[in-house]
Amino acid sequence: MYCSRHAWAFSYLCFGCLAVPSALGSEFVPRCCLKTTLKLFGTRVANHIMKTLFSKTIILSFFLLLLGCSKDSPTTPTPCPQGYTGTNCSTQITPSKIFISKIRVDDFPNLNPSGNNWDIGSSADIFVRFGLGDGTSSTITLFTSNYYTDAISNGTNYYDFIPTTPIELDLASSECALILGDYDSASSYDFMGELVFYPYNSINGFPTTISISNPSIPFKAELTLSYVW
Ligand SMILES: [Ca+2]
Repeated sequence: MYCSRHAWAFSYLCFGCLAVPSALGSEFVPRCCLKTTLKLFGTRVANHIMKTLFSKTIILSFFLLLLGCSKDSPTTPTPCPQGYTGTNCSTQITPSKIFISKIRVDDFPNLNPSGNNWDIGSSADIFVRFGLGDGTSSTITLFTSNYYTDAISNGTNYYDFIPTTPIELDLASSECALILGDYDSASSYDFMGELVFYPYNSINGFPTTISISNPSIPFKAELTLSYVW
């Protein structure tokens, strides 16, 4: 109603605005029209606009409320991190393979059980042998390292033995044995110590290194592991 009554005035004023020299800038025209129109229609028009906006806002809010209350869309369950399963992804999946890429010897006896040097006049030429089994004669050797000449354990140093290709364990639950020896010749060595252990633990979170030791020997080693599922 207000629009039809004052439509001519609106058109006239806007036409006048359009006639303003363009030196005032391209934005002048719409601003001029808006200001002039508001002044002309005054509070009655403003009230009409406010009422219209208010009613549209109510309708829009109603539809938004309906959308918000609509049935939840099905959610896609978040996949567990690799190696885990269960409701809270807290159950470890037993790996199909474990690879051992490094054996680090941290501690070993500098003297033989008789209290003498492992070699006459020199310390041990240490090497490791890793096997699948409990250390008895049925143990299957998977890796025998080269040796370090005249090695000495001082409590802080270590010796790394790195297989050319990582040692592969096809059964994660396997029992394994690690032997430390003093190399003497291709056919003989002195047994220095042995650790029998399980490289896999179903609750330890797939560590990339595990430490195994027997302080009574003493013999301590650290294995670097990786897992395949
Ligand atoms: Ca030796």
